[in-house]
Amino acid sequence: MKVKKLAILGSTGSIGTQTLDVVRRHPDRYEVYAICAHRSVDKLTEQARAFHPEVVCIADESLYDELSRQLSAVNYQGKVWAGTDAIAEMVTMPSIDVVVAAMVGYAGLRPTIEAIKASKTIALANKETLVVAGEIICRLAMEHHTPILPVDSEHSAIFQSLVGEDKNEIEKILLTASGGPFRTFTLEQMANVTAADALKHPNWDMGAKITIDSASMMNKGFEVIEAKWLFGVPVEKIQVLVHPQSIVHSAVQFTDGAIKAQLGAPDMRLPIQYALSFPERLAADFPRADLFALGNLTFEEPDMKRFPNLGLAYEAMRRGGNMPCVLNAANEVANLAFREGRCGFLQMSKIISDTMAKAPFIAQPTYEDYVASDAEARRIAERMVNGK
Ligand code: MN3
Repeated sequence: MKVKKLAILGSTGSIGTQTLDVVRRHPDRYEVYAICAHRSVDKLTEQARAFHPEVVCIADESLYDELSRQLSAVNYQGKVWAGTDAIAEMVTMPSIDVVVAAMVGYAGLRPTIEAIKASKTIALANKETLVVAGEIICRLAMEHHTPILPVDSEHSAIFQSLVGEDKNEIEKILLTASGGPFRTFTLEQMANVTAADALKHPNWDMGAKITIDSASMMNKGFEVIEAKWLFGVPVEKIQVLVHPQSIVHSAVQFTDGAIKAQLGAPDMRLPIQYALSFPERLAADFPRADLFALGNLTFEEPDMKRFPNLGLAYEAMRRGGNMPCVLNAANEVANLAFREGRCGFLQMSKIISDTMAKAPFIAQPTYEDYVASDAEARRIAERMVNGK
């Protein structure tokens, strides 16, 4: 059996550390070849010491000296790189089989594009990549015969439900959502919530940015867009269901009315491992869903009035072109502003919808157009955060 060599982008984040946990469980199958983080020097050093990768890379170039110093202190012998150009080069290294794309936000776009062009198998956790530039990503993946395997739990569930169904038409995708910590809140209650309240997610343990996106349901909006690109299904055929228990991870309805779903305890290591081992399933002692203990699984329609971000995501897809890119950029600005206490919870949606109204529309954007749209949308959204 050939050992798969992994490059993990965002190795110190929530998905990155859980990927390393999966690797630790199957040393006969996976090897960490390269790791990369944005700014977490201490954690990167610790990971380099434990996994002996060939390359350690830090996105923030100003931390290169500090990283080098810490790595030599633990006797690390491999390459030390820094900066976004280095990451883009790293993912194309000939030894690498799989690139785990788990960086946060727009930053994941360029390295993912480079990895696709180099025909590396992509285990995709960075949904913003598909939100921003799904059309380019899918075209490049076709051209370079690059498999993209979803790591996001819902999309992994859809992917698992589709195994053996290649020739069968999808009637509908049923995309489940936990509803987040404010599922039952009134608009008045939501107006006063803080970042600390939003960071208490009921079922999933995730990074800060995505936890806020879950609370505002922007995460689910992004996942609708992600599903459209991954499975080639128009957004009108993607139905969001609020399912507070997070046991049914998503489902597919076929044209004969049959619904296939994947269920399990909420644990990201399962979809991560499946993306690495597909089409095989590897034995693992991850927690099991106890259906007797659960008793009931419930489903509700999402409330677009209290969670307007979901509607904004559908609107961005209907308008197409650079609008999903604008949506993402405005959300990254609003999300950070909320976490830093610079804007209220409900204000985030207002900033995003106003940015979508003001940003110039481009029907058929090139990669350069996406870069320009992202920058312009960030400027507009930033002005709105500051009340201008
Ligand atoms: Mn998800």
